Amino acid sequence: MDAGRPHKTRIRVINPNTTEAMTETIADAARRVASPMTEISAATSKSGAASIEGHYDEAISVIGLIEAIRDHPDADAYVIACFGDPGLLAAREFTTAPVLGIAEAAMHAASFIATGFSIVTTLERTQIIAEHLVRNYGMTQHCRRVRAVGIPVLELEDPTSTARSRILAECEKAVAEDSSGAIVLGCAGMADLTRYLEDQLQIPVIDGVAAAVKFAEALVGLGLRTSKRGDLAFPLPKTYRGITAAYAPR
Ligand code: 2AL
Repeated sequence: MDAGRPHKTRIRVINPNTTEAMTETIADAARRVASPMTEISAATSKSGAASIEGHYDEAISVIGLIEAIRDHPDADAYVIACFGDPGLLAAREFTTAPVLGIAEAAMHAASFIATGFSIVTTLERTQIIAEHLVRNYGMTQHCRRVRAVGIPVLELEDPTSTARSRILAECEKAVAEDSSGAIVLGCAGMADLTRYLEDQLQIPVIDGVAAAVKFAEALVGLGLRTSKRGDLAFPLPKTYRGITAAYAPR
């Protein structure tokens, strides 16, 4: 065992929405790829929206996300398991452990194995948010198109839904029309579809939960921590008022 790391690598995978069933899908995807020397702890946010499908849902979700990090400060790395990567930079300010967002992780993974990828996400509004992320992450050279299937996030948890075949149909369009070599799944609730879609499409399909867990293992293995120089330094101590008082940096 590595003398510098006498314990298993502890990765805390946080579902920033409040739907437990989705956390189970996420935890299964994380554990499927985690090394035997990694311990995955999966958390459901204690506050916020049942699903995150817009800027407002995202903004409100950040308090629950920070709480899930604050209450488990001894994780070696954190994964934000929502494709909007809500609160990613805030979380990186809050801790020295590496924090991975599934959208950023999935896009980087895709860029390693294909010169162009398509993102297939849930609703038109999350498509637009994913387009912002593509630009923010410097991925415009790699992302050929972001597509929406028109399925609300929570429908992915409904076993009677036809979501699976509609997502496959959109991925088939991406392969035919975008000249993409890989598909990035644009929602954590799609994490259980990777193998099915790969079998059907015969191209790589990337779930960001799995990608983020493997990148987190790599960063921890390299002994890398979030930089505290510049804008990711700890938040400055000051008074916060109202319902945010308990989150005031000390
Ligand atoms: C998501 C996701 O991954 N979880 C959630 O609640 N909303 N993202 C999305 N693009 O639909």
